[in-house]
Amino acid sequence: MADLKALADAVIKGDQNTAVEITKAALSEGTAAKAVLDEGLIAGMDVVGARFKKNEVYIPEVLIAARAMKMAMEVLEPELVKAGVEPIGKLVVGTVQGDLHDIGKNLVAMMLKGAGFEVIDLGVDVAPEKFVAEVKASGAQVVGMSALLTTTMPGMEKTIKALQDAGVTAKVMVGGAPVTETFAQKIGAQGFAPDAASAVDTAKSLVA
Ligand code: B1M
Repeated sequence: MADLKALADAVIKGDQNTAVEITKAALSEGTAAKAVLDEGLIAGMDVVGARFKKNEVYIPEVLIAARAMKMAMEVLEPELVKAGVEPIGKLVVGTVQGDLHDIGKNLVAMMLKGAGFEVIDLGVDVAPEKFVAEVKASGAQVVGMSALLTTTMPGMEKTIKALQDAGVTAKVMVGGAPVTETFAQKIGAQGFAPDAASAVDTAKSLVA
């Protein structure tokens, strides 16, 4: 019987070869794809997220863990589709217009995927109209915006206004180094997260 605890450990250590091997072994033994995802991959990323929050691990460890998870997900994804396993929610994420910083946004997207969300990543320099169009097309429940420059933070408010004007009811969460909870409330965002691990908690609360 494949050891899903060992799979979680492989993700935590960022050991992509072991993560892929155990995933393949589990599937060939007939372990349900959902169990491999929940008890192996997501369980591992949950630990990484909690350690990141407590400053017990740093960005490189998170990126390495996320890469191991991504490699294993490539094996697992077709089986999840076959089994009809639904993501726990759908988000559109992007860095706001005029802003090219994407390291933090990418980390947030990886942690969200690691937690079982479907993430549509629009990249950087995303205009309000693009957020609106993609949310409408995808039916995402949450829009996640990142900004690293004080000069691009107003792009978040503009995007919220554009979403409202277009009648889009998706919830909005924001983050990025200069963004605060007070700012998030002021512009009408429903969620704020100071880091990638907290972004998962915020996204879960917004789709609950
Ligand atoms: Co720029 N840059 N940069 N930069 N850059 C900063 C942000 C700056 C603070 C540096 C400084 O002056 N000390 C400063 C901003 C000042 C300000 O506005 N207050 C600055 C500036 C001024 C600029 C330029 C204007 C410089 C110039 O050209 N004169 C220029 C702007 C370009 C543009 O965007 N139009 C510029 C360019 C660049 C590079 C291209 C060289 C590069 C970006 C490369 C890339 O991202 N692909 C870059 C970098 C790397 C930085 C610093 C050094 C690092 C940013 C980073 O990646 N941090 C940064 C200084 C610093 O922070 N030490 C700086 C690591 C990352 C993991 O953290 O993004 O905060 P962060 O993400 C965190 C959280 O904030 C949160 O979770 C993440 C993980 O925990 N989070 C979210 C992020 N998004 C979230 C979304 C959420 C929830 C949480 O929900 C959706």
